[in-house]
Amino acid sequence: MGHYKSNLRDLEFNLFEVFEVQDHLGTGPFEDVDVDTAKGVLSELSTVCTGPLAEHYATIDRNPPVFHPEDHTVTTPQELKDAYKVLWDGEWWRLGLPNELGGMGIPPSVQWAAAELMCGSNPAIFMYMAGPNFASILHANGNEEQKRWAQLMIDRGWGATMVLTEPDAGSDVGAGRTKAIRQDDGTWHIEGVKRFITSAEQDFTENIMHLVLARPEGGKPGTKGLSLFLVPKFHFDTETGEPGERNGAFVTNVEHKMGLKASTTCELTFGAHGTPAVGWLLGDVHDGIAQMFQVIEYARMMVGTKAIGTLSTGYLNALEFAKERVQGADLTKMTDKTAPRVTITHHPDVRRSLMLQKAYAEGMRAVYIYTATFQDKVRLGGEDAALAEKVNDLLLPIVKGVGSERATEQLVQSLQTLGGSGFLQDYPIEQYIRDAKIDSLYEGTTAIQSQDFLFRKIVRDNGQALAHVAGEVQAFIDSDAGNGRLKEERELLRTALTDVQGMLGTLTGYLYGSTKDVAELYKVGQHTVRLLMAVGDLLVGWLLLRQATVALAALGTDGVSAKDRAFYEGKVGVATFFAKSVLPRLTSDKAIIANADNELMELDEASF
Ligand code: ST9
Ligand code: FAD
Repeated sequence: MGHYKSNLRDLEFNLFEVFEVQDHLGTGPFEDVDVDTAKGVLSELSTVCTGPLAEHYATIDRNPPVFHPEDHTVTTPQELKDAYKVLWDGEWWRLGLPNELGGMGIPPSVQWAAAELMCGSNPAIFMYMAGPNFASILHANGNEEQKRWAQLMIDRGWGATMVLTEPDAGSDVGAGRTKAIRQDDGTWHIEGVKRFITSAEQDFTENIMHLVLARPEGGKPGTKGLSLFLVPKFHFDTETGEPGERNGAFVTNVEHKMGLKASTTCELTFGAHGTPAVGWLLGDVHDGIAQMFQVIEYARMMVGTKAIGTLSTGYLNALEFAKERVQGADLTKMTDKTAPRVTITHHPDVRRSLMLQKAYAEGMRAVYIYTATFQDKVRLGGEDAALAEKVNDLLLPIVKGVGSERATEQLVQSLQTLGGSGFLQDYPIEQYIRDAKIDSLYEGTTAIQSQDFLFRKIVRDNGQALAHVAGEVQAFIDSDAGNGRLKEERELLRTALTDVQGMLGTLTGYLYGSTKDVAELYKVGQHTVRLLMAVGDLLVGWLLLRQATVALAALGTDGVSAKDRAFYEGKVGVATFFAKSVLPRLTSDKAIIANADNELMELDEASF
């Protein structure tokens, strides 16, 4: 058995028992898919992900790709190529494609469940598979010729990258200095150095299409002056896709990293090695940042799902260990030195920690699938689509920001469950921690997610999307969900909702106060991450309770198998635990925000 433990039962529970995505299978863009097809995809993929895809997860971490500066190439180990072949030859990349590009008509909710399996099993390999997905961005935004290139990228299995970051432009993408110089033939020459570019070099696809943000000469400052250029590694025959001359985009370094070592993170230099780096303006329009955000939105969802998938396998590994590890006596027999030794699952503190890991793994899974159901609605079109798009936008920073932060925090607890053994490379958890830490950093750090959440997704939206989600939470609180069993928990949820609304009220108060005293903005800036995490907890608490009501209803029916009974009782147990032991903390977060001052900002840097 490989390291990866999938949770197919919980994925199916979310999709088909809680969110009931079967209601829109067989319709519109999903007309060729029914429940059996969707379940079949997930179960086949789960076998691939627990088997051959997971097999070399540790090997490619210990023997990462090697960079050859003399010719700007990278050699990847055979095990990495083998794992990539598992996904590529299985055509799993088709899951993410629109129908017109050869997609399978699978709704995003099921696609993201599939992505969790691949990212949990071998995240670096999944990330090398960006080619077809990024081709769909070319297809959606490109001119007629570029649309054909998109199809060539897919047919010929090219890699692809998203190229934003520079040494002095990380969070602040608009500070980028890479420039684009227009040529008489309508192409552009790109000049500059980008860094930290994922998959910018490898040795197993015939070409790589770089999607590059650069500033046309004389362009405006900031992000609005950036345009998006298509810069292939090799020039190619535009009819057949056959690669030709080398283009002037060369990898000049590959980073040595804490984790996710099998994924190449490259410095990419344009136009400095005697060959011009020729680029084509995407769609013949200068709208680079908006176009790139179509890629970023996908990638932020992917990063959150990856983090949550890793947390889930971390928790399941910890649980398996805890059920077998015998250590100490039951606490009630602590004075009896001859008392029988028990497995560590008998110790209250181990149970507390395991239950918190379960709560965040399963609760955040519910959050990303809930988010994806709005992507389903966008794809289905109709009058709900505009609101669904806004709600999806609102929830993305929660999936990405909260998913990655909770995964980092709780994976450390998964390791703790194993005691000293967790620190060893005999178990996968130390690698999970190293591989998942990046998720709170790239695709916009947590601070950036939290500002996006408050300023863009709530304030600029006039709270419309938020009101929709809060309305759903409120309706659940006011219902008789759980047939009397969850009354106390619904009251705790009511308090949590009131607390979050209080935090928002206070923060928007500071924000409006900043029109008179600009320093009030600092109070907001100190607490946007606190707000993001609090809303994450509110959603986890709500969705776990929604799951518990479904579980209670199922438990009330005849013929529930012993395995299902344990599953459903676990759903009730984890929802109750989270409501009682995590949600009450939001009251103190509200108080902290209400008491905000700017002493922190006034303290001299020398005193830090
Ligand atoms: C990176 C890559 O880190 C990490 C690895 C990725 C690997 C990908 C691999 C994928 C694998 C795929 C496999 C597929 C397999 C398929 C199988 C599937 C089952 N939403 O606020 P303003 C836009 S990459 C939308 O003034 P500033 C908007 O156009 C590096 N759009 O910003 C806006 O104009 P307007 C990632 C947004 O102050 C304009 O920007 N780096 C949003 O100028 C200006 O907005 C980062 O993420 C949004 N949320 O700039 C950078 N926000 O307002 C992080 C902005 O008119 N930094 N726009 O609409 C930020 O995000 C900054 O906040 C900033 C600030 C750059 C936006
Ligand atoms: P900085 O922006 O310098 O941030 C440093 C710290 O300051 C952070 O804690 C941040 O939260 C905080 N901070 C900065 N600005 C603010 C602010 N305004 N308000 C509050 N806090 C702030 N980039 C690509 O373009 N393509 C890729 O494929 C890609 N892949 C990557 C892969 C890896 C392994 C890594 C490490 C990075 C990758 N990146 C990629 C770059 C990544 O997106 C950036 O590292 C990230 O956006 C943060 O930028 P930075 O590292 O420059 O940190």
